[in-house]
Amino acid sequence: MLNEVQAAIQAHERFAILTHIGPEGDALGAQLAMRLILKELSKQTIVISRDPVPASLEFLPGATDVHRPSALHGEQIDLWCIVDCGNLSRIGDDIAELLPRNPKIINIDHHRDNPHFGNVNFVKEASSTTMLIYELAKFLGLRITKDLATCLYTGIIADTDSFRNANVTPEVMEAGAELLSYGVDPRQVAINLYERRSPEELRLMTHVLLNAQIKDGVIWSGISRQVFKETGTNVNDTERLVEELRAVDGIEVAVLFKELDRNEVKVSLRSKGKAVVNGVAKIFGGGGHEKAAGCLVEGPLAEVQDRVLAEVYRRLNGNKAQ
Ligand SMILES: [Mn+2]
Repeated sequence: MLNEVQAAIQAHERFAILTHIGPEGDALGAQLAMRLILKELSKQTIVISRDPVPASLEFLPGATDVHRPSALHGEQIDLWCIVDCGNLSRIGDDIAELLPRNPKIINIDHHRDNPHFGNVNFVKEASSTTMLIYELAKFLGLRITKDLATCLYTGIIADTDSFRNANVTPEVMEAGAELLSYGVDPRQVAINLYERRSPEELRLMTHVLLNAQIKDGVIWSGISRQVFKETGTNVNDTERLVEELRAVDGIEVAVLFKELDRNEVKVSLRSKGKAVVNGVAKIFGGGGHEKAAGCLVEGPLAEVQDRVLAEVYRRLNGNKAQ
């Protein structure tokens, strides 16, 4: 796999680096790490994201060099490097429309159900895509600079939830330790990822926690459009809220419902126990990992809550009635 990636990189000059819509630490960390690796190899790069860089990730080296899809107009791209996308559609329609008819793609990703949509695929189960890029950097024999280490470390922290998820292995801890030795400031990363809550987000969080309901190992809460309006927040301010729900003792599954539009609800699912939640997400057209998944469901908030929770309970308890 890695020699194919190396050969593809060597054979091309102009790279676009893409990731999924709504990028978080692993996605942007992976993109910006690839940017540094390709630059080190004297390649030309353009980093593209459908969505803007979240404020919490603006500290990443190269974050100001992330462009919107329109920047691709008139660019001659030889190779499309797509990172952290479990599926090609995850790059978003606006970017997909800009791809040439037969794009040459390197697909670097850690999602188990990735369908290998690239011409070259460096796809394997790992705690984060940045772990794969760390492996790639080593394979290529590159010097790991502080900037590269910061991008990689941030991705690892984001996708392991600070070394707390089930995906933490000795290799992950060893990578984290090594990356710190290149001068990464772990406190800077932690503050940016976890300690930049706005007063508005705090009010939203209060609402979510106050209105949480718990029954038979499942905790859930919902945010209506009205609440977004009252608190002056939007769906981008809901990151990590479902993890707060999951933090309650005795919980197997946590679900957060976010009403985006009159008939559109974004659902985030997290598992703490043995439950696997991406199966539930898949039924409603979404996906994700076993312990963290999501989907976008059509219908009014209350109805979506009922339908999704029924499926969660069905899987949790066999056919035991809700
Ligand atoms: Mn990831």
